Amino acid sequence: MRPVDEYHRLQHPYDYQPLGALECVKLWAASPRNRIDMAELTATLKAEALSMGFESVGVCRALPTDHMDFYQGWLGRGFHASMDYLVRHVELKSDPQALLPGAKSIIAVALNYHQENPAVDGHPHIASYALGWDYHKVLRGKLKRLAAVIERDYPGSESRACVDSAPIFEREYAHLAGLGWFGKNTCLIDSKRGSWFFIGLLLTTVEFESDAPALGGCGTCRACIDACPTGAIVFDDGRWQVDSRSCISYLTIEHKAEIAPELAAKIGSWTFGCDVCQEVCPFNQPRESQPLRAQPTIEAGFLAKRSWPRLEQIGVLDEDEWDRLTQGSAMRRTGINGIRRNARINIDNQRPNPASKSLNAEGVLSSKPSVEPGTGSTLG
Ligand code: B12
Ligand code: SF4
Ligand code: SF4
Repeated sequence: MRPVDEYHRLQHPYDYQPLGALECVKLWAASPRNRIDMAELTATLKAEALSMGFESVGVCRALPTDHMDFYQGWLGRGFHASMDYLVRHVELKSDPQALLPGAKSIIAVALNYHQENPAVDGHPHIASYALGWDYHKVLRGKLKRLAAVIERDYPGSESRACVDSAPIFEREYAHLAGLGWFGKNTCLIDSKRGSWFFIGLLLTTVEFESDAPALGGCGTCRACIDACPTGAIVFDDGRWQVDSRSCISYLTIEHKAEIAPELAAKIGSWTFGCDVCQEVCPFNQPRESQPLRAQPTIEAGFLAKRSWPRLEQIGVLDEDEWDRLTQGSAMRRTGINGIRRNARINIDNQRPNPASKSLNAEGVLSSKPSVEPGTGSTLG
């Protein structure tokens, strides 16, 4: 008699029947000994991930998303603005199996990027996440090392690292894996640590023990909604969501055309990205009882800040200088014309007298037009 049949016979002495292959596998997976093995193996994997510098790590099953309808609604309202890639990959986004056939588990990791980042007059104000080395590279490097560990311990297994650019709902799976819950600003918040963290996912064909989804909520707080300079956090379809069309992060990074004057005026000092809805969040404030909140990152790559010239000089940056300044930086995404446009807006917004504001700022910044000849109204 096979051990699994023997186990089953002992559990069910009165109705014992030999089992089919599928039942055998199910029973094996459910057996107490196997659960302990899986728990041990998962704990070992998590320890490995933490030793690579991730602040937290969790596991969930590689199941299809439950929120496709919500996502379609978000797209339907045009909240993705000009980010067409979010529409193009909609099919792939519904099921992680499209990214890695046979995927069983998703390992979600968080990497802290927080550092002090006050606005300084006359200088570019860059969102904290983009101050140092490109997070895609930093996270992907670590996830690849974690994948190598799994592939060494489980020969023949496959894995796929996803950081931002793969068509998968990173926040959703990170939430399921216990890393945090959705704040009204839509960022994933870890009650102990706050929200200053990147998310990385590693899909794997190995099954690890899943964690419970993270629990938490904003309660009656609405600090981010009130503080958002452009009112981009809106309530629709029963949830708070971000309308990218007015989000400063979108406008300064992804938007390629000129920015409407009424929105440009609200961009304030932000030259690349925006941190306001996280800066005001109570979960990101240091507190004696929560020592992990708002801790500065220890990731050397993120602390390696670049030294940017003053806004006036950014307005006249040449290609070589732009290339040098943005080597290995996530800021490349906005393009040279985008950064010149943003710097011009920042300078306009610094002028005390609104009457003297000129959206073109000709003569203040550069003789170069903000819309390059031959590119129509498109920047980037
Ligand atoms: C497009 C995008 C943007 C857009 C749109 C933002 C948005 N809120 O959707 C713009 C350019 C505006 C943006 C800005 C920023 N982004 Co961004 N962005 C993305 C990207 C590439 C896709 C997000 C997306 O699909 N949005 C559409 C919405 C509808 O999807 P969603 O929020 O994930 O929600 C889905 C599910 O999670 C679920 N869901 C939504 N709400 C709820 C609520 C509950 C209760 C449940 C159960 C489920 C659920 O339903 C949705 C459909 O399935 C992700 C990376 C990725 N591949 O996921 C990074 C990502 C979300 N961005 C990130 C960051 C850091 C930022 C900025 C802070 C950068 C900055 N400083 O400028 C800002 C924050 C602005 C903000 N308040 O969101 C991080 C967020 C980390 C975190 N802790 O949450 C991500 C995960 C990148 C990463 N790898 O770390 N971003
Ligand atoms: S990133 Fe800035 S503009 Fe976008 S939702 Fe947050 S506070 Fe508003
Ligand atoms: S600021 Fe308040 S409402 Fe906004 S995400 Fe944080 S706790 Fe939630």
